[in-house]
Amino acid sequence: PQTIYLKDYTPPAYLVETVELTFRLAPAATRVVSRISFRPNPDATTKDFVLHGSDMSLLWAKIDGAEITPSISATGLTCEVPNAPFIWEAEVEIAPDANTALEGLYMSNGMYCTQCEAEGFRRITYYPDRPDVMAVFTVRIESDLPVLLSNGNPTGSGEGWAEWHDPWPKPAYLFALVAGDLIAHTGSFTTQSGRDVALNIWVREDDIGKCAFGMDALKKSMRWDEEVYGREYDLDIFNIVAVDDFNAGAMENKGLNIFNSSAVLASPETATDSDFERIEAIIAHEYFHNWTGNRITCRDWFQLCLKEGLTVFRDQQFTGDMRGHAVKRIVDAIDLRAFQFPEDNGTLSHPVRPESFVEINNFYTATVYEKGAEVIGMLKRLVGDAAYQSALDLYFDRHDGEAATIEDWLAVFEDSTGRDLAQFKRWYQQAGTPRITVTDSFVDGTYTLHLAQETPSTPGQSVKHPFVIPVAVGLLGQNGQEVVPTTVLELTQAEQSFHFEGLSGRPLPSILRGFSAPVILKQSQTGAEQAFLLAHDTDPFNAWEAGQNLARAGLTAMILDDAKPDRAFLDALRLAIADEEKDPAYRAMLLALPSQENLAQALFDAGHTPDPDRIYASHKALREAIANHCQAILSRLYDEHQLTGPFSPDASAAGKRALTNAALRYLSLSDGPSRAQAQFDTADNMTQQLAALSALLSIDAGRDALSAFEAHWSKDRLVMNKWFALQVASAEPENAVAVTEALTQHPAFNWKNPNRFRSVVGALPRNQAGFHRADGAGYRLLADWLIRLDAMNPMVAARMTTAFQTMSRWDAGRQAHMRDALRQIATAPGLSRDTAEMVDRLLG
Ligand code: HT7
Ligand code: ZN
Repeated sequence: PQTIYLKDYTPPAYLVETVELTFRLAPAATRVVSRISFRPNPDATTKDFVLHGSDMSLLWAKIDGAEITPSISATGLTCEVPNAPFIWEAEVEIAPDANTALEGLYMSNGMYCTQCEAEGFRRITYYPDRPDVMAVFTVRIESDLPVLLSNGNPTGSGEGWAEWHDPWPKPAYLFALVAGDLIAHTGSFTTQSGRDVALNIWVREDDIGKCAFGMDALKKSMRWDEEVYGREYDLDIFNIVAVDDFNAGAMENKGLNIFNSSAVLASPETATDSDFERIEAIIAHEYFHNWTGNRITCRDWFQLCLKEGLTVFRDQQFTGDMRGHAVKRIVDAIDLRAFQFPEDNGTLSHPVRPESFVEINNFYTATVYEKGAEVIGMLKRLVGDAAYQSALDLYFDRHDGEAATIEDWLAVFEDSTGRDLAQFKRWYQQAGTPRITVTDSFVDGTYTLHLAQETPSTPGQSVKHPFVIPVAVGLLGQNGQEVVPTTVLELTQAEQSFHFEGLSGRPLPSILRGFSAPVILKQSQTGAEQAFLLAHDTDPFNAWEAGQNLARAGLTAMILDDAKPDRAFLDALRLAIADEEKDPAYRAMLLALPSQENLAQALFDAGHTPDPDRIYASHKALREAIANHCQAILSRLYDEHQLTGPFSPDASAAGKRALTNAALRYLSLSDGPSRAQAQFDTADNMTQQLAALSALLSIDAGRDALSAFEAHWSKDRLVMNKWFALQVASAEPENAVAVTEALTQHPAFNWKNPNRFRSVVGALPRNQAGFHRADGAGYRLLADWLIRLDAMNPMVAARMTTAFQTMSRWDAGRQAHMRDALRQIATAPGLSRDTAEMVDRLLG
């Protein structure tokens, strides 16, 4: 397979002014007629005319009205063209009902839909399918289905046809078409300049009651982007469509966002608070792409973080504004550590802007998205809020309508702030998670912090140069008062000292406040210092972090040395959760222990070989100890934060439910199943019902509830996904493989539906001790399923191979089993390019 390199970028040989497409839809034989106006690109370095195209048959092609016979390969076609503007016309035939990869035009439950990012448009018609070719699209759809949608504004419709025109030039990856028997939940929005925009969420009839929350989230997103970034919507209509078979969360096609139904449909009875929050964030994310991605797009796929990092950063800001910044920052740090750190510290490690790829779908990663967002957060921290805003204004002014690069992005900041960002650019170029080691001293009223940074080598990058790292620091005095408020230190050297003068006593530092950079901090703190910070740090992130560090230290001693649960941690936690000044959502975060994955990562980083069974057992033992130690306060919290009245998904109510449900889980350990059973029996919303079921399963008392849940929800596919996933997640390590296997035999297990596959087979790797069974059965089960899935849906199969990315962390026996499983996948006949690339990188 061919590797594509950033350094080889050349401009397109031909540019496109307009594209006219006519679709005659039929499941097995859709006809697509294209009429495309090309002109030679004055900046081109070649005159070769190459159109991408695959999985289609060309019926005829013409240039300026004269029939031609192009030379066709499996990936595209070439032909002679005039050295002047010309019109290309062609008709192709494609088979949406045979498209199981869910890229291009495909069918889901009788409805036609498209997914063109990154390179799906080339499965629809022959075209220069690259993001730096931007054109104005006009689309005619012919079909008997009642709802026919495409990008832009509707320009006409009649019996069996509809036409759409999108005035904004766009790359082909933003093209979309939907045709189906759908109905709309409607709304409207008046923009800041007074234009009325029609809003629709299109769904199957049964789902119409699950759209109100999404509509509200869309309106909030539209208002927020006007108020915070000055960005107004630019079409007369904004359509969202819910689709059951979808490879990812959602897609930002211009004016026609297509959503995985799990990322838009919600009602109190069927969606949990996490679902509501996720849906609000994804709707915002896709909407925000209208400016960061669509109006300003990427020159090439290496620049993916330009749109994704920035749009994730924007959706994180939005969620913080809607729901509270302290908890949001903690959640984002937990996720970064859970998903991006393992990637950055394993064989899949790559820079935020990768320099080569075989299959671009394999680079829609936590590094590009979430670390990409962290990099923008650091930039904002370094230049300040006002300068960030001016830079963004300049970015939108300067690059609107363009396909831009990371160089363009950084130049905007350099030009608007006068700051040299050459060193900062390393964040885009060097892979790996930097470690910052802290030492300190206190002499004659001067406190000195000494910071040393080091980034481990990563595949293809053995030498790392120092990053510029914003390290937010505050100093606390003996009584917990802040003697130096938060200051952002700029660490630019491999080692650097920072001095704080005029102090009356040795302070306690609170370092990396707000998780000011995506790094691993290595500092030696005593348990007493961690408990002090948990109680007194004015920075809510670092107070939480101190609690986690204290818990992790105790757990490490339990795992490695058979220690008893740490009494100091139990006391400090009990004190912290009793603090009525702290809001309930935050206290729920305090009650969550570092995950088993997080412990494995920390042990490995400290030079140990983690044992998943010991991690599991210690985690369980500490949870039992917390339950017993904090029983009284947990029981009070559970009672006092119960909600009455109608369900609200807002942050305040969700925070109370998060706290009572965290308490319920512990109380089930100390007091048995009665509370959870009562909550399960009386719950009027999914958050309460699922939390109760989960608490029951965690003490092996959930068999009846599980059956009742299934009987009640068997017709609701999104709720049933939860039922499947919860069983895999809560299985005892020795049963997890058997439970997963049994669920794959369940009549409702449809492995061709990505959501269902992810909720069963994809749930196994998240059960750490179950997946990493010493005999390798977990690895074999996953490998068998991924081989089967790969032939159907390479994108989803390739993504799930990441379960093997932590291979080097485990003992020799497990590593050997993992390697065998990967080799088994690698040698499967007909393996896709997607999965082959992943397995190759995983095997190192
Ligand atoms: N920009 C989109 C990324 C995407 C995608 C979505 C659905 C199916 C396949 C996909 N490949 C890439 C989604 C986003 O980041 O908003
Ligand atoms: Zn995105």
